[in-house]
Amino acid sequence: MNENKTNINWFPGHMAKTKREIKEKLDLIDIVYEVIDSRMPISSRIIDLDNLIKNKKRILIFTKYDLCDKEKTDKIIKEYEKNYQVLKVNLKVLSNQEKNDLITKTNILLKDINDLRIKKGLKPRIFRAIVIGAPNVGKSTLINHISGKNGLKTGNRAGVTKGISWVKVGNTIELLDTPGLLYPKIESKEIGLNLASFGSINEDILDKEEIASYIVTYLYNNYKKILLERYKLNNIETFNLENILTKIAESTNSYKKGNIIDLEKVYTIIINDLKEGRINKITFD
Ligand SMILES: Nc1nc2c(ncn2[C@@H]2O[C@H](COP(=O)(O)OP(=O)(O)OP(=O)(O)O)[C@@H](O)[C@H]2O)c(=O)[nH]1
Ligand SMILES: [Mg+2]
Repeated sequence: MNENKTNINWFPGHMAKTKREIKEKLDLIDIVYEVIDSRMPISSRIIDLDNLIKNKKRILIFTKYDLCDKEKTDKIIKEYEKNYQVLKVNLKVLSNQEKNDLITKTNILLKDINDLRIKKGLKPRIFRAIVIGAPNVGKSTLINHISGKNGLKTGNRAGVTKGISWVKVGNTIELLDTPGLLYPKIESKEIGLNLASFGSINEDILDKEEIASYIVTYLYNNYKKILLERYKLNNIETFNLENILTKIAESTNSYKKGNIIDLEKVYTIIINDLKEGRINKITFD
């Protein structure tokens, strides 16, 4: 493995700008919907978010719950539930029930705001929310779902911040129609590899061989049956990466001219199978 690549302090140039923009938006916001990939419930969290949003109210939304190892992910989520409101969702088939849960949880968490207003003789006001999360965790899909496909734009709010537009969620919530994109801190090689495995960091941060090798090794050690079934492999008694990759090449017919194994193709197949959920019921944290 290439130590240099994984140990770099990966911080894209535009991140400072993004953080500044999110900070500006946060001034307008009552609640943050923090989106986390259920298949990496630790690695895909934005650790810095605590600093950025301070004690703003927050709901953790675990997307791609349909694709994760529920037993493993639930154990981790149980810990989060000690401190946060949590929602587990499959955004492919997000139901009204889940959407209503989000609205209800939001209204409960923010009840104080309107209680106070009413006490002061003011009218209750609408709550404002933002979706924040790492790349590829499902932020846009979530916004589309909860705002409804043709979600009514409530328009730019003159006098607040120009260029920010909101969509309605139910009767009590307005949601920023653009999510806050932040990058998780890559504090260890493992976190970097998990993020790369599920498409949350670019392949140019880690190379394909490294990612695919990690995936195969992880699956062999933790989800052997899933690995064998996906690539129609007979049982493998002892772990040998090269041997497994060769067998996957056979079963996926990955050859170059002259019947030479096309490892690049094998790597791509493995990475895409994971990223696109054809290999599922797995959690890498
Ligand atoms: N199976 C499944 N797929 C999901 C779920 N949520 C999102 N996806 C898929 O994950 C992919 C990424 O979703 P996006 O909504 O584009 O993610 P994003 O966070 O907006 O990504 P960026 O804008 O690139 O940072 C899409 O192919 C979605 O269809 C889910 O709960 N289950
Ligand atoms: Mg998006």
